[in-house]
Amino acid sequence: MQSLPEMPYHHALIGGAWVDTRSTLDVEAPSHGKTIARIARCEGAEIDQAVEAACLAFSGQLGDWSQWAARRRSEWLLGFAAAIEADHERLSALECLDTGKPMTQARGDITACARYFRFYGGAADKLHGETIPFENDFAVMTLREPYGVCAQIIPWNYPAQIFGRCVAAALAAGNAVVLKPAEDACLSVLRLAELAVEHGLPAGVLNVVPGLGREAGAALAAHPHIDHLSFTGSPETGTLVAQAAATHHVPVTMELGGKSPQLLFADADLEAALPFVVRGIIQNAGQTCSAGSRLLVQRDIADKVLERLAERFETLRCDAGEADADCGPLINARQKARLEARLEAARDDGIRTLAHGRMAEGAPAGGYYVTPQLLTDIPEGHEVLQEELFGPVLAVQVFDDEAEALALANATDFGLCAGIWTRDGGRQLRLAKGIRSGQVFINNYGAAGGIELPFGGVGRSGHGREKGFEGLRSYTRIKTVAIRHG
Ligand code: TXE
Repeated sequence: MQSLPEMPYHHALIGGAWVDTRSTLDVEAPSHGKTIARIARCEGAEIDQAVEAACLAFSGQLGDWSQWAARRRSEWLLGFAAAIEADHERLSALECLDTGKPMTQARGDITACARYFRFYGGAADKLHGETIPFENDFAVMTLREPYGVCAQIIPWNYPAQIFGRCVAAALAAGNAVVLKPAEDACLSVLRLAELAVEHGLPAGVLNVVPGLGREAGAALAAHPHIDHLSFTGSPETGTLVAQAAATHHVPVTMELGGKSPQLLFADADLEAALPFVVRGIIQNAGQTCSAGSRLLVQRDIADKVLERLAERFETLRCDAGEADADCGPLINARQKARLEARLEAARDDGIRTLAHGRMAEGAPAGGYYVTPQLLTDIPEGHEVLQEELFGPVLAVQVFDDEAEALALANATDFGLCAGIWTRDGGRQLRLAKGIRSGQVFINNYGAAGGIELPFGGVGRSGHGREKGFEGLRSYTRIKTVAIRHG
C-alpha cells in the first residue's frame, strides 16, 4: 500500500495560517477503501474568517498584495510553477492515492497544474483594456479590474488541475481566493496551498477551506462578501450554488459536466480515431466532465468499428497506484453504487454490454472499481444517452448520414465537447458550426487537454469560460472611464 507524505492535512489555510476546525472528516483511498487522512471540516465560522481574510488581503489591509504590479504577480506565478515542478513526484503520489487514478495520469495532472501557473504567469501582464472612439472632446478607455474575492468550489476528479485552472487565473488577474476543495479528494490541493505559502504568497490571498458541500460549500456560495464564484460539479449542486450567489448578485462561472459525443464517419482514419475514442472514456475511469461518453458511428463501418472496439475493451485492465493500469477505481462507494444501479437498469431495458474490461491480477481488494463497458442496442432517448454516468462506460449509436449524426449529437441537454472524425472538409465545418457545445475537436479529441483553449459549456453543461486567455478575462470586470477634456 502506498504511504502518505507528512503534511498538516487536517488544517484549513485561512489568512496565511493553518487553523484547526471543531471536527474533522476522514478521507479514504478509492483503491482500497481505507482511511488515509483526516481533513478539516470547515463550517460557517471558518468561511466567514476566510472571506474576511481575503477581503483584507485584496483591499491592502493585510499584506501588500494590492500593491503588486502585474509584472510582480507574473513573476510569482512563474516561480510557483517551478515550485510545483520541483515537488512533482510528491504531488503526483498524493493525487494518485487520493483520487485512485493511475500514477501516469496523476503525473500528467500535476504537469498540467504547473502549466496553468506558467500560462497565466505569462499572461498576467498582458491583460489590458481598450480605448474607444467617442465624441471629439472625450477620451474613453476601459480598465480590466479584478473582481476582488473569488470563491471557488471545485470537485474531486481533477483536484490539482482544477486548482491550477481556477487559482492561477484568479491570482494572475489580481484577485484574492477562497477555495473549497471537495471532501472526497483534496490532499494535493492542501499541498499546493502549503507550497504557495512557502513560496511567499502574502497572507489571505489564497485561503483553502476543506469541508462538506452542504456546510462549507453552501456557506461560501451564500456569503455576502464574495465578488465572484466559480463552480465545477454537478448541474444539481450548480443550481443551488447559483441560486445562493444570486441573492447577492454575484457573477458565476458554472462548469457542470457533459454527455459529449464522438462522431465517426465512414471516411475517418480509424487507426487515428479509435485510440482517442477509447481514451476519451477510460481516462480517469470516465470521471471527466469532457469524457467522450457517446460514440456515434456511421452504419457502413459500424460492424468493423464495434468489433475492433470490443477487442480493445476486452484487454482493458483496472488497477491502482504505480501499476500501468488503463483505469483506476471510481472515487467512492456512492459513485460506484450509482453507476452500477444505472447499468443494471440499462440491462433491464435490453441494452447490451458488448464487451468489458477486467480487474488486473493482484489488484487491491476493497476498491471502488467498475470495469470499462461498451454498450450497444440502446433505445433512442434512453437515460444512458442523456445522463452523465461518470464512469468508464461508452454508449454506442449508429447513424446513416450527416443530418442524422448532427441530430443525435445534439439530442441531449448537455453541450460541453464533441469530436468529429471525417476527412471531408465541408462536413467538418458544417458540423463544427451545427453542434451545440463549448468545444469541438476535429480529427482529435481533447487537444491533449490544451490549457490554452477556452473551455466551458452550453445548456446543462453550464456557462462562462475557463482556461486560455478567455479564462483570465473571466476573472476580471470592465470599468469604463470617460474623460471629457474639452
Ligand atoms: O458533485 P457535487 P458530486 C457530476 C458527475 C457526478 C455528479 C455527482 O456526474 O456523478 O456530479 O458528484 C460541493 N453548496 N460531477 O456529488 O455535489 C462539493 O463539496 C455548495 C461533474 O461529487 O456537485 C464539491 O466540492 N457546494 C464534475 C463540489 O460541490 C456544494 C465534477 C462538487 O460536488 C454543495 C464532479 C452545496 N449544497 C462531479 N453540495 C465536473 N463538471 O467535472 C456539494 N458541494
